[in-house]
Amino acid sequence: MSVLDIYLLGAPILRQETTPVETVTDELRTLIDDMFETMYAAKGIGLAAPQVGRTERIAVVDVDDNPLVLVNPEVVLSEGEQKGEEGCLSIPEIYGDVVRAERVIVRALDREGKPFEIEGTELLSRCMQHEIDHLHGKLFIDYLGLLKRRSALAKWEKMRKGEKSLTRSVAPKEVAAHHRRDEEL
Ligand code: K1U
Ligand code: ZN
Repeated sequence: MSVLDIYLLGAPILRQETTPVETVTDELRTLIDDMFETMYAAKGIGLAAPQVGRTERIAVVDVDDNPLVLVNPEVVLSEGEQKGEEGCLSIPEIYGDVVRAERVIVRALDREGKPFEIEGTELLSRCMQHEIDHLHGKLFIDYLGLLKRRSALAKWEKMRKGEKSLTRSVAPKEVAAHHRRDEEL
């Protein structure tokens, strides 16, 4: 498995619509494994394919030790409202409050291509909505009011001054010895 580079705000791929997956192939399962590896290394709770430079409609999520693969996810029910702080692995160190649905039901395919539905509330609901937005070229900063958005972008520009690369690399996560598979020891 590999830790992939993460694309940053300003990279055109983060604003593109993704392409629905027709068949979950072995090549896509490898991408899914690499996305989990990258998400854990970056200490995230979710990651969408465009964040690693891919155009397939795929996201991974892990809230409360419950890893979820979302292929072609769509929100089929959404109710209530919650306001909470969000960050994004593609816009490190920038945070903002976003109003989202409190509860969603998401329909998707799993890593075997099998359809399923999952209900999410609180952080799981928020995270799935954030990842599905990524798959449609939308970022959490798009929800901020004009002033907050402006100040977030000004902070980002200041932090990025002189930096040309539109990706960042993440150090592989150190796996504790007791979590390593026997053959790796
Ligand atoms: O898609 C991404 O950029 C990942 C992002 C997802 C997300 C964060 C916060 C709310 C909703 C969705 C992250 O994982 S950023 C890391 C982070 O902010 C976080 C990490 C652990 C718990 C809570 C937030
Ligand atoms: Zn994000």
